[in-house]
Amino acid sequence: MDKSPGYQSCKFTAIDGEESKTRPIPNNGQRLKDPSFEGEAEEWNFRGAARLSRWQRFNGDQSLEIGAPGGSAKQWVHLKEKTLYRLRCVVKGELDMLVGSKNAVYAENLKNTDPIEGSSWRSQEVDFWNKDRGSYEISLKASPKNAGRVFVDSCTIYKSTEVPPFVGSEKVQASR
Ligand SMILES: [Ca+2]
Repeated sequence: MDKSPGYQSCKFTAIDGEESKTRPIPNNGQRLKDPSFEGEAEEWNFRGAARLSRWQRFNGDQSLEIGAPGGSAKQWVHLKEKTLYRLRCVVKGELDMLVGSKNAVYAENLKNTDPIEGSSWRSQEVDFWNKDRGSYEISLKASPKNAGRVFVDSCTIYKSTEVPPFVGSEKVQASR
């Protein structure tokens, strides 16, 4: 290994791998700040029974814990016009993920998940076509119908053309 000054090894790695649990998620091309809920500069806005937790984690040292009912974590992101995006989180429990503005929901995934091989966590994603350039609110919620609490980690938003192969299902395709 080259140890000369200025050398930096590549940190990019599959975030679903066992070896990667202490590695940061690469931020290149990814829209959400603090995607791994490591408490970086308080990027998420918590309401109700939502907090950072060290008890459960998929990636890094912490995850988001939402105690039902009614807790949420929200963040505004800037999205480009006429672009297909994927919002994806890794979850334990029942989560509602929504993309919207103050008054409207443009895309959502209510509790639909897929298994992650070799893990007790599950993958939750929503692919959506964004029509207009602007700021959109990403909401992660435990709805009143949910029983118990939900843990969330590794939340990312990638353009369809930049989704790494380990982030969710194979094909990026908006359902509507
Ligand atoms: Ca984390």
